Amino acid sequence: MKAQKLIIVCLLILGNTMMLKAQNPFITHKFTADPSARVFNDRLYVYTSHDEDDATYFDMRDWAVFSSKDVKNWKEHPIPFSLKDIAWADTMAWAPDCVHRNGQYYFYYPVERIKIGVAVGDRPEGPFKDVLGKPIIDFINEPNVGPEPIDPNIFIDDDGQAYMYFGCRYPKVTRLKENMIERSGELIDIKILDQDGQILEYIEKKEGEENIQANYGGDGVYGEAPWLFKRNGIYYFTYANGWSKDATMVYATSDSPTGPFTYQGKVMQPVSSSTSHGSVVEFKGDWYVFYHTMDISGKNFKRSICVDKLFFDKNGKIITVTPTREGI
Ligand code: FUB
Repeated sequence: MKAQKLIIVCLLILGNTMMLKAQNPFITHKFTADPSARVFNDRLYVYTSHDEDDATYFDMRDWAVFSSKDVKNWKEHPIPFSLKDIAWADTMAWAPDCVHRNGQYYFYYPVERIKIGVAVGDRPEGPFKDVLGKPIIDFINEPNVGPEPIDPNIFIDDDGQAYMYFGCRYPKVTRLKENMIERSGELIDIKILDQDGQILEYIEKKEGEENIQANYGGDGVYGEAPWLFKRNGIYYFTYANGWSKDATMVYATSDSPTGPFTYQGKVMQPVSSSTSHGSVVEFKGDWYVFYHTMDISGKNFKRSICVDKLFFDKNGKIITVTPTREGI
């Protein structure tokens, strides 16, 4: 009996120790993708899309949120928002983001590959409620938003102006009003330049042609997954640069949140999933990059979120991260 108790105690201690040691992917009981990491009230929150266990396409139905105070131990919160909560959309609950303002939490989400909505909650973990009852971005009514307005990312500058970045292949940004649920001003095309000042942009394939760019990756051409952060007065724009096995998360910088941005290089080395959708965040004095891989499933529609530390050199350049299995 005593020996049994000892074994149980040893197993519990071992279990706890293993929980403390975060490994990549760090969420493994369900498939999660497109992590947007945010710090609220001294706690790190990660908002993700949720790949279904039986997925054969990016046909996701709800979102997920996890939080941690040490980037090692993670708590899963109840489902914060789902397609069932939206009257005007039925499919494709894709990459979300969440920000805090005016005592409320604003949850931005793309649906149906052509629309973006915003929902509001009192707490960082939700639940969120669709307050507009319609999209804030809708390709059907406004083709100028680009053919695939997905992946919303919100940045609030030091002067209080909020921006929403979004888009697949065509990066766009719009200002948001103080209420965070309405747009203001013009829609702006984000320009990314190479080091010689030449525009790097996606070129659509012509009839019967292979799209070399879409399959290339590895350079500064924008693919999807915009993420804007500011460090020491520099605006860093990170994004996924394509869909090939060499494609990864890269970045460009600017002295303005609306660009033009100058391409700087890789945030991280390529990972197993087709595009590298991720986010960068500072938490308790350290910087982290969140991303997803398909290492567990071997399937692109069943991804899992990962985190590694991120470092800058003395000139503010990102030191390219080599993804680890050890995690934090
Ligand atoms: O998760 C669905 C889509 O896959 C996202 O919107 C893209 O960024 C890619 O990660």
